Amino acid sequence: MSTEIRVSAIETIILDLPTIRPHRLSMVTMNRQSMTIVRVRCSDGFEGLGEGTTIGGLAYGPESPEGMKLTIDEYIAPLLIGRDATRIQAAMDLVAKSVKGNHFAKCAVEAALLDCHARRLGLPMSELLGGRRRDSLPVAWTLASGDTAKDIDEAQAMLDRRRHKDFKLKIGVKSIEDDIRHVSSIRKALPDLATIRVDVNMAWREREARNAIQALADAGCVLVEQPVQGIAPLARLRRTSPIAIMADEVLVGPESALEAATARAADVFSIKIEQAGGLFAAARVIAIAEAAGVSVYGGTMLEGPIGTVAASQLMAGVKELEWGTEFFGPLLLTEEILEEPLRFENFELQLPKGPGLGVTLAGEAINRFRRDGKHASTLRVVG
Ligand code: MUC
Ligand code: MG
Repeated sequence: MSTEIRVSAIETIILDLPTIRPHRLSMVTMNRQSMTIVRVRCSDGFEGLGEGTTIGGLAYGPESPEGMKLTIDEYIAPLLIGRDATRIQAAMDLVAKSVKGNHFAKCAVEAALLDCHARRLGLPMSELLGGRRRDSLPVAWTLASGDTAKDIDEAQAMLDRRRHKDFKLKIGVKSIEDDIRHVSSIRKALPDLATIRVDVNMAWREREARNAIQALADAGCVLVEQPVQGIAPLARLRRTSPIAIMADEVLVGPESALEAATARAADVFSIKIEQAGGLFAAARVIAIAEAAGVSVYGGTMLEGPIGTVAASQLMAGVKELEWGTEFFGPLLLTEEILEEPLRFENFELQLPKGPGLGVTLAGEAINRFRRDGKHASTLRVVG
């Protein structure tokens, strides 16, 4: 590839979109989702998009939408403008030298560079990440309305539409007894086709978690995600757990994945491209999981369509995807921001086949939801 092709501009905008209902996690209840959209423009006219999104401001992860924008505008963009746009790993090495941490912001920029380069090459982004093994991904849905009856209705509607059959229940806000009742009622109300998993988001202490996990198993739950904080407690729980343990929050890149795999802390790793520090870092987390005999699951930070498709381009190449993904983030939003909506059908997300991410932002929707109120007619991608 010619070294004449340079990064010429990097723009960021924050979009605020309402959610279809309050989404209740153990640390925060979300009523809207904010995403930092990155657009990279290159000297050959090609452009690419990335997304930095977290949950509930700073309630879940260490970066906020505003912080990501500042990091990219003030620190990352100046490093990359004028650099070779075709050498993405080298570009991100340069960023890593001067910018510590900031995994979410780095992921958004790396995804935009990959989208741009893949468009230039006329290939789906997955082809720069090892190639596809599949064109669609199973997608679980999260039940998190905070109300058992509402959750049952919601799950039943998803099953009727054949949109989702695997359900992740967010627990950890109420008492363990209430949570177990909630899980048990939902399990009993749904047909066998449905699977029930839970995510505690680290809300339990180890001692209470041990009994709770047994009760979850008795209630028909098949997997518990990050019941407690830390790799060592997770590993101790896993040793006696009758159901699968999934690691999420403890996985913040390849080094932590190696530590978790060595400690045998989990049966399943939730792969989140942002938490890992980007698509290449997430690919290394996947490699560590595979080498250790740990299953791989496509996790989400409830990204909108850009981040969701970026993660999908990576997960399309994973060999075994026994637990599927939870790439439903765009469905939690009331508004469509793509020109052509993503297709969720037959319990799966159909991956776009076009070059790069294979999706285009709808200019009108962007104008409506951008926080700064500016006109965004230029946020369109060629190629
Ligand atoms: C998490 O902890 O996994 C994923 C689905 C959802 O509802 O919340 C996220 C975060
Ligand atoms: Mg989780």
